[in-house]
Amino acid sequence: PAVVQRLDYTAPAFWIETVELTFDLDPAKTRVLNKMQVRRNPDVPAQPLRLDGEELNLARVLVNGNGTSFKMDGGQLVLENLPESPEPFALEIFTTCAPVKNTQLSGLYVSQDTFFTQCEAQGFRRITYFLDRPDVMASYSVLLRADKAQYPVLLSNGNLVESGELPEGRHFARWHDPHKKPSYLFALVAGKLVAREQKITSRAGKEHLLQVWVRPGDLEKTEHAMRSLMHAVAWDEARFGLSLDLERFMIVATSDFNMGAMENKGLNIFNTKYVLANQATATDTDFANIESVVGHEYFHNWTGNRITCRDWFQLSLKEGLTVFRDQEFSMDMAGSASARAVKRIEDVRVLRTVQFPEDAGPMAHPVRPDSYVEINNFYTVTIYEKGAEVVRMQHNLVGQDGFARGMKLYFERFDGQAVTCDDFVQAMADANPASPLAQHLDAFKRWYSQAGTPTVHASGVFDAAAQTYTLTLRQSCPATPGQGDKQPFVIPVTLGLLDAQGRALPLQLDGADLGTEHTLVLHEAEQAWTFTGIASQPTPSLLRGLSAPVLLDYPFTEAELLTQLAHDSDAFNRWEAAQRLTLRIATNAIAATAGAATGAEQNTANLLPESVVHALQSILEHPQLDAAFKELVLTLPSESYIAEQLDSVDPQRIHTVREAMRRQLAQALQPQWQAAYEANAHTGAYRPEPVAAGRRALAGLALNMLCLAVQGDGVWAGKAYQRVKDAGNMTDKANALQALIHSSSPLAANALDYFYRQMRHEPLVLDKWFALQAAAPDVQGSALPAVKALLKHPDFVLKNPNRARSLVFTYCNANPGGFHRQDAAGYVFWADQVLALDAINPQVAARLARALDRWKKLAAPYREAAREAIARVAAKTDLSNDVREVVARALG
Ligand code: HT7
Ligand code: ZN
Repeated sequence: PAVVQRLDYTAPAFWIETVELTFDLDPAKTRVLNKMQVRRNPDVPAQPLRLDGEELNLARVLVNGNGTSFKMDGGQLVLENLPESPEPFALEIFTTCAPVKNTQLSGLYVSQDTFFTQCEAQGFRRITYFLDRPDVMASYSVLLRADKAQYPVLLSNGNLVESGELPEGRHFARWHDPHKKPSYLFALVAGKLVAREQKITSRAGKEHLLQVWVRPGDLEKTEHAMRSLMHAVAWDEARFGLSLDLERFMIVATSDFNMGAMENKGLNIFNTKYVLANQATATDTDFANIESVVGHEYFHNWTGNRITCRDWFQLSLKEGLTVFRDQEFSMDMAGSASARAVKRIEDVRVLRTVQFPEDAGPMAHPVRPDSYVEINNFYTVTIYEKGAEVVRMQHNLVGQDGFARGMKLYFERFDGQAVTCDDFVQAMADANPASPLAQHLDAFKRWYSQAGTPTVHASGVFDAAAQTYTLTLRQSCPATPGQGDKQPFVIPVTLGLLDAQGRALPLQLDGADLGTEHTLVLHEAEQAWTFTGIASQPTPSLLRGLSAPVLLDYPFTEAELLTQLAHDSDAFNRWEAAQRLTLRIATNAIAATAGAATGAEQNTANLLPESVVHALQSILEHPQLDAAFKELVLTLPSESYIAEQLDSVDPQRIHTVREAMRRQLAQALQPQWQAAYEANAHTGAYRPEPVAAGRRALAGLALNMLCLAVQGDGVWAGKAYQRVKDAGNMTDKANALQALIHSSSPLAANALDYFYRQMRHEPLVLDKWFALQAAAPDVQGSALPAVKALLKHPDFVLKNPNRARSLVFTYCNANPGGFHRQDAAGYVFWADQVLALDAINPQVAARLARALDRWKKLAAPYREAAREAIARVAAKTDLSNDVREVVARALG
C-alpha cells in the first residue's frame, strides 16, 4: 500500500468554490447529484483534475453542461480536458451508493433505519467524487429528498432554507451552510428523531437554537448533554471570547459509530455513549465523559472548523488544541482546586498508561507524523493526548493571559484558513515575544517533530556550609521507529522544595525570590541550578502537575516519598508519591522472581511494608482530603503501567503481584475501608457533580476491598449483592457488581443475571454488562471461555462497535491476566476477532489489532505465541490497509 509523506504536500491544482448536493435517500440505492463550481489554482502548474472516490457507481459527468471524457485511475476520477481559463467552470457529477451495505460506518450509512454520515478523515469520497482533502474549503448547499413517513427529519449543516412536500409521500429540506468548510465536516442525518431544544442568547446578544436529536424513547436522557452544551458555549465565550457563529447548533446521537463523536459544522454526530444519560443508566464517569466530549466537539467549531488543518499530518493542530481546551473546560466546571487536581491526575493516568506505551512501541510517531499508510490509524493518543500536553506546555510557558493573546493572534491571522502546527506555535510565540517559548522556539518545535517519551534524570547536591542546593537536570530520549538520535527538547519543570517536615521552602535563584514554586526551563542536554538560602537537605517535588510529558528519573528514598505523600502542597505529586512507592515495591517483587519458571509459586505475602500501609491509611482516614483524591491515591498502579516499567514482561507474574498487594491493602485496612464505605455509601439525591461522584468512587473502591478482604464469609458480598438490586444510580450498582465479580464471589452470577434482566432493554447498560464480564478475573482459565460464550449471546453483535468494544476489546486490552494465557488461546482469539472485524469494519479492526503492539517486551512463552498470532493476521492476503499497517509495523 502507498505511503503518504508529509514533505510531499503540494497545494491543490484546483479549488472547489461552491458545492450543491442533491440526495435522493434510499438505503439500497441513494442518488447523489453533485454540482460544483471549480477553478484552476493559478499558483500550481496546469494538470488534470483528479477527484477522489470510493465504492461509488458513476452515472454522469458534465462540464459546463456538456458531457466530457474521463478516465479512472486507482479509484480517482481523472478529468483532462477542462477549460483552461482561470474563471470557474461548472462540474456536475451524478453517482449512486448503497448506504445499507456500508458496514464500515464511513461515508453515508444506515443505523437503526436512520441515515448518518461520517466524513472525517476520508469518508466524503464515499459519498461523491471530490477533492477530499482538508485544504479545499467550499460553500455547501444541500437538498435532501426522502420518504416522509420513514424519514420525517432531514438535517444537514448550517441553516434550514426551506422544506416542503413532494409527490408520492416524499418530502424535502434545503440547507445552506454560511461558512466555507472542508469536505470532512459535511454531514447529513435523516430518520425518525426527536429533539430537546433550548434557545440561548450569547454575551453579544445573539439568539441561537440548540438541539439534541435522539430516537423518540431517549429524549429524557438528553438533559445532561444539553446542559453540557450550554456550559460549553458560555465557557468558550468567557475564557477565549469565541462565540457560536451559527443560528442553530445540533447534536445527533447514533448507536453505530466508530469513535466518540464528530464535529461536523453545526451538526455534530455523536456516539449515543456520549449523549444519553440518566442516573439509572449512566455512571459518574459517563456523565463526566459526556460533558467533556460535548465540550470537545463544540470547541472544534473554532479550533478545527474555523481554522482547519492544511493536511492530515497537521491533525494535532485541531485535536491536541481541542483536547487541551476540553481538559481546561472540565477543570473549570469541576470548580475546587482539589477537583482540578483530580481531573489532572485522571488525564495523566491516560497519558501514562496509553500514550507512553504507544510512544515506546512500533506505532510511535511524532505529534506531527511524517508518513502514514492509513490516516485513520493516526487518530491516536499521541495526536490527541500528547498533542494536548504540548499545548499545555505552551500555556505554562506563556501564562494564562499570554495564551489568550496567542489564541487571539492565531484567529486574527488564520480565520477561515487551513494551516499547520507551525503556524499555531509561531502565533503563540509572536504574541509573547519575551516568553521562554519565543526564546527557545526552534527547540520547542521538536515536540512536534520528534517521537518518544523523554526522561529527565535529576540529581541534587545539598551544601550545608554554603546553604545551597544544586539541582542538575539531564534529558534523554530513546530511539523510535525511523528516528535514531534526538535533539534536546524544551522541558518546563515546575518544582518546589520541601524540608524534612514537608514544609515548602522559599526558592531563591540568582538573587531572585521566587516564592515556593517555580518553573525551570530545561532546554539543553544538561543544566544545573543552584538555590540559595537552603538550611537543610530538601526533598525536591519535581514536575508538579506533570509539567511536561516526560518520565522522571530521580533516586527518591522511601522517606522522601513518604514526606511528599503526607505533605506536598501539590496534590498531583502527593498522588505521584504513592504511585512511586507502590510501583517500586511491585517491580522489585516481580524482579525477585524473574528467574523462576513461569507460574512458579512466589511468596507474595505482605509485599507492602508497614510504613507504606500506614501512609496510605493516613490518607484514607484524612479528615480534610476529598474522597475523589483518596480513591486515586489508594488505587494501585495498573498492570499495564507496571508492565511498562519492565524490560521483560510476564503478565501473569505482574497480575499475581498486584493482586497480592491489593489483597494486603484490603485486609490491613479493613476497618478503615469499612469506615470509608459507611461514610460515603449514601450520597443522597443523585447529582453528577465532582464531590458526590468522588464519594461514590471511594465507596465503590471500599466495597471492592471489603469483598476481597473477607472473601470467605460472605457478609460484604451479601451487602454488595443487595446494592446491585437496590442502588438508585448506575455508579453504585456497577461498582457493587464489580466488587462481586472481582472477589470471585459465588453471588456474582446471580447478580449478573439480575442486572441483565433489569437492564436488557438499555443498550449502553448492556455494553457495561458485557464489559464487566470480559474483565472478570481468570479463575482457573475461565475468562476466555466466558468471553467466547458471550460472543454467542443473542445480544452480542460484532458489527456494532460499542458492543465489540465492550466484549472483545475489554478482554484483549483490559484483562491482562485473562488474555495472556500460557496456552496462547487468548492470542488465537485476538487474531480471529481482528480478521472477523476486518471484513466488517477495518477502522475498528485496526484498533483491536493494536492490542499486541508491545509483544516484543513479552517474556517466554508469550512473546513467540504473540508473534505467531500477529504473523497469522499479516499472512491474510485480502487484509485492509488499516490492519495491514498496524501488523506490519508490529512485526517490523
Ligand atoms: N474529529 C473527530 C474524529 C473522528 C473520526 C476519525 C476517523 C474516523 C471516524 C471518526 N469519528 C470521529 C472526533 C474528534 O476528535 O473530535
Ligand atoms: Zn477532536
